[in-house]
Amino acid sequence: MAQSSRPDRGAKIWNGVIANYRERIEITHDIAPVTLLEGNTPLVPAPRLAHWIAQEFAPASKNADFELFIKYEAANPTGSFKDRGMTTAMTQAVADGAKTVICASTGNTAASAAAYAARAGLKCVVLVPDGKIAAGKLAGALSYGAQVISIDGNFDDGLRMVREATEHAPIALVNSINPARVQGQKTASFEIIDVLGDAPDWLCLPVGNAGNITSYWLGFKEYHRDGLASKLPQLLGAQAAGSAPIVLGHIVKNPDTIATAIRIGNPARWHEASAALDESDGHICAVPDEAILHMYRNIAKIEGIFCEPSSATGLAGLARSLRESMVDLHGKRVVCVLTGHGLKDPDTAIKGIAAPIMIEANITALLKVI
Ligand code: AN7
Repeated sequence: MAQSSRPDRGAKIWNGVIANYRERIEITHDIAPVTLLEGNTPLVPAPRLAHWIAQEFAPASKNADFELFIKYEAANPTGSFKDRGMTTAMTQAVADGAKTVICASTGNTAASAAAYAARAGLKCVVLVPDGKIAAGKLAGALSYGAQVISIDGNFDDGLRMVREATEHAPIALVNSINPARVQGQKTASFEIIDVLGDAPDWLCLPVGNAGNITSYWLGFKEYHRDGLASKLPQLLGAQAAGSAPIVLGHIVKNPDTIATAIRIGNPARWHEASAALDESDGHICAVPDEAILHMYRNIAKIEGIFCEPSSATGLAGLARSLRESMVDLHGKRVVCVLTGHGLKDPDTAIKGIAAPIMIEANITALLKVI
């Protein structure tokens, strides 16, 4: 017989990161949040991938028996972690009376800003490097109705231009140099601790403009300060080898990598990222494109988790650090952030992989090939 009341299945109603962490988010709270109910992303255990990394990169090592979780930020509304910071930046922009927002972007920020601006009824202008933005990101930014401007330059040029634009016109800048962005993005650390009950030993992620590593570190420190975590994680950052200013210690004038999301030669939060790496006793390394692609393919094949190449850079960095004995992961709990969805970049996904085989439309032909 049907029950008259719904059984409690333990599910909590989720109203987005501002509603859930309101008291910890330093923005103006006197208007309703501009939200697409971002956040609350899966923290997926990945034992098969951890085992493969140990076998492939450190077969003889005793330091490779670690526990791995994937923070799957691709599950956000526009397919990347950027939505966490965009709900806060856009809410603050509306509270400040802005009518137009602007950003430079390698793609994901553009799509996210466009979506949240649409939600808020604001005009959105995005500057992207010509030809160096993945198809799914361009599709998003255009579909959400942003004015998309392709520049004959890279992300660093675009960021310089939008910074200058906001000095000449009443436009709100929603790049991660905007402090409201960090306030939203730090909630990913809260979610990890809320699920695991404590901070992990290592937090591993790709680094581009360095807003995310700055935000994670802030979030972990806040929970730790308030007694909600007994420890702080060590941070492991990874940059693409052709675009590795923090690793090299100097600006890269012409950054180049297949991981276009992190094709950034002069990170805006460079200083904060270095401080976070130091304070956490962390490590940052550079990973060549082939190693990024190798990890990208294997995450999908081994765990059924599809991320974009830039996102795989974090795990590729972890694997490399393990191989070079830069980290000891023996008995450690590692969380790796997969920052954006694999479907963002269908061209890279399809290139270099076996194409579907073509058969006649009958059972004999099918049985012959399977
Ligand atoms: C999938 O969208 O900078 O170190 O303009 O899209 O916080 O910059 C994207 C960055 C990692 C690096 N993974 O994060 C942009 C942009 C993905 C990204 C990063 C980005 P940050």
